Amino acid sequence: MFEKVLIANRGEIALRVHRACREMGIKTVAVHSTADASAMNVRLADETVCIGPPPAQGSYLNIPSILSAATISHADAIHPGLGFLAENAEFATVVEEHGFTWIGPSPEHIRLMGDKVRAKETALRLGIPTVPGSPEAVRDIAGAEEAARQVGYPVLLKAVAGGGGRGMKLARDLAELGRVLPLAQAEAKAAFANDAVYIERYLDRPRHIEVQLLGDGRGGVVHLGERDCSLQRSHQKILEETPSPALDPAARERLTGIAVGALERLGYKSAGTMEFLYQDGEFYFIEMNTRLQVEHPISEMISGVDIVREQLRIAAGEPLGYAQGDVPLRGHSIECRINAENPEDFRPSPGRITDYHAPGGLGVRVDSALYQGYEVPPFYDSLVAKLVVYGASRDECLARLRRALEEYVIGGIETTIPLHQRLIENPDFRAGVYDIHWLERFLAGER
Ligand code: MV4
Repeated sequence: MFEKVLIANRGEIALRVHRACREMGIKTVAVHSTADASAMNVRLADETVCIGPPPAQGSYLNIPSILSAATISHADAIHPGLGFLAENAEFATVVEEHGFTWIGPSPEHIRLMGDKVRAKETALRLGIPTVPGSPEAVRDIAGAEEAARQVGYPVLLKAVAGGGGRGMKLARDLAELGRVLPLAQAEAKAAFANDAVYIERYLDRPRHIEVQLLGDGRGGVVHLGERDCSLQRSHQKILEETPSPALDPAARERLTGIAVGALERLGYKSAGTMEFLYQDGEFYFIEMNTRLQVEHPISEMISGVDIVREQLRIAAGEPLGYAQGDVPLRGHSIECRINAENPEDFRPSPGRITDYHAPGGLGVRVDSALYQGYEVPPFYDSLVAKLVVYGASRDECLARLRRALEEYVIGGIETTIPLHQRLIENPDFRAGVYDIHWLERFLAGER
């Protein structure tokens, strides 16, 4: 096992990785920007290296700085956390070229899944159902029209280098396709430096359901069930739960079977997530994330598996050492993302934490780097805490979540806690009846 791991991230996820390392007897190196010098993960780390100024471009995305920090601290391995460089195949490559172990999937798998057309092509080859669409990028309007005619309107234009919904455009008919194709290409070029777009049949009211997977690259693959991530706004997830209230055991078996079979055939090594849209009883693969995800804790709660620990063990060359039957999934878990934002208009709310009291008790987990006196910097993602609750049933989980939200005190900044309190009282939410558009309608209806 590694002696020392450099954590190339910040905030709650850097703390999450630090915790797994310490429990395994591994020393940690925190790298941080000048804005994060007094962050909780930096205070707890065995060693710290300042890697640059507040804007991430100069620090958390600064590859030479991070590699220099790993060299001077004699780290054995680098964990990228999530966001920033976690899905940068070039970074994974240079980490290994410099003699450090990359705690993540192979650069080839990162690259493959980063290209959404190649990812879909691979999914088809592995027998995973995908949304009907153009088999490759469309070059021009003639190609787009031909593809759209074949899949049927309405269609969605997506960036080949995209993901997370940026640069998507809906076209209901031929005329609209002509108008939005150049817009989609221009947006793709601006956002991803690649103007290639592809076409898919538009699903109008799907749920977003993803499968958490672990592979050891030597034949061992398990899933930790699915997560329903349909409650989102502007492609930002707000609340996730597992199991999905929309799936019966047969549908779950089908979904996880598809995902595990595909991962085995890929020879995938590390933690990963396959994302699906689910509508009218059918699953459609959309993307695969080759990294740890924000919402990973709910899968840990129902499985008892420490996903970050497994990433570290797998990167160190250890086999999984257990099979699917050794990982029973029990109970229900929900994560509320607590952002430093106004709970009505979602404007960022950085600033000093004047009061802090986290909830506790049976079945309550808080992943957060907040503390009283901490100053939430304005430069980064507004996620400041994840409230993760477990219950034997969904009803028990909801009752515990209501109680935990009631206890949580974060003073000095605005947070999305009041939004979660309103959301969990809604009858549709309580019944588990929601799709990817539901939350935006709920918010519009509140105004
Ligand atoms: C879709 C879709 C409907 N039809 N593809 C958005 C993010 C990206 N991962 C894929 N996305 C979508 N792809 C087809 N063919 C609707 C979405 C979508 C969405 C998906 C998951 C979670 C939230 C979403 C919000 C809006 C649109």
